Amino acid sequence: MTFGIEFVPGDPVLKLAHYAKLAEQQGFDNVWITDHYNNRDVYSTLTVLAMNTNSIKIGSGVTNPYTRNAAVTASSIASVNEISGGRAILGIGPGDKATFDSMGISWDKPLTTTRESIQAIRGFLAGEKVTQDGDMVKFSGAKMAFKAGDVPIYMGAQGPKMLELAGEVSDGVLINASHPKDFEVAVKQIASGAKKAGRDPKEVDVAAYTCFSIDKDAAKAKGSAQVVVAFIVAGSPDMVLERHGIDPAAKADIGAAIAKGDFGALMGGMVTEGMMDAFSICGTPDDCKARINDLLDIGVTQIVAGSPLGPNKEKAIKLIGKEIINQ
Ligand code: F42
Repeated sequence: MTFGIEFVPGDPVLKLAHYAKLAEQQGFDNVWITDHYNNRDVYSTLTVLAMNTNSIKIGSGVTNPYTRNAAVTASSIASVNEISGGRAILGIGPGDKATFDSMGISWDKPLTTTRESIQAIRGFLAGEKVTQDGDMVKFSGAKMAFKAGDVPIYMGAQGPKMLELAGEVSDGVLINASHPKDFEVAVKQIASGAKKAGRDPKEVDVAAYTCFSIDKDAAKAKGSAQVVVAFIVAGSPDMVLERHGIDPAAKADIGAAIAKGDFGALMGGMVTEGMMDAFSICGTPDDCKARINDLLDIGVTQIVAGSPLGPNKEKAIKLIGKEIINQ
């Protein structure tokens, strides 16, 4: 198993560099930085992390093929790879529809666009002259003018077809989920894609990109994760809610409370125990370890601790290091 940590560059980059260094010291293997236009730029952030760490791998978690052309993405991640001495990973997914709507970008054929972009990016990273006439991605003889080195490509995916594609073409999948029930389904879909492409499913690193909250006091850990879980419920497909026995009608109520900024209602019972269990790894170190072990049994190979981490980020990173990674 490897351990990763996710940061949203909503915080100043130097603060994230401090957390990333701390994570490296605690034995984390990977740090992943999210990509949304309204936060700090992902590649600037990765560059600063590269300059402030020595061994931890650093990845985009995840960029998308709509706001940046595949050749630009290849150049950006290859630059980070050079700066970091070969520690870069490219995480790419179809992107976040809500942010695209506000940017005036239409989310046409997200799966096809992701597939064709990865194909082109692999060509650029391998130093090839890329000529491609896809449905969504086209190049005519474009080529990087510098050597990229070896950069693994991970995909952000949840849907059945995206997971199959990840099994076919990626080195790893970052799956926004926390519960064994979701991974039971996902691992099969990834394996089916891998087999279709003649690959061993074990070649694909299966990462649980989770809402994670740890504290010696379980109630405090839960209190920090409730709002994050509310956002996850509000954005989950009905099929996923039903898989966890959650009435999809609750989604509208939670969405309305979020829109009103009524966090009192969210914390006061609207976010149920069942929702917390379905959509977070949360509680004391022992609680978190128990859930991690369940996920590993099902085929997860990387745990990525995502927001909020805990009531205090620094303490949470140290607690994960001491009680889970180095136990
Ligand atoms: N998105 C961001 O914008 N920024 C981030 O930092 C970010 C991080 C992140 C981390 C982990 C993770 O799992 C996801 C993350 N995302 C982030 C979201 C990510 O970019 C994707 O939006 C999300 O993972 C995609 O969700 P999905 O796997 O459910 O895929 C969508 C597109 C979907 O509908 N998939 C369907 C499926 O079954 O998998 C397939 C849809 C399909 O086949 N479409 C056809 C096609 O060609 O695209 C077209 C069909 C038609 O009718 O036109």
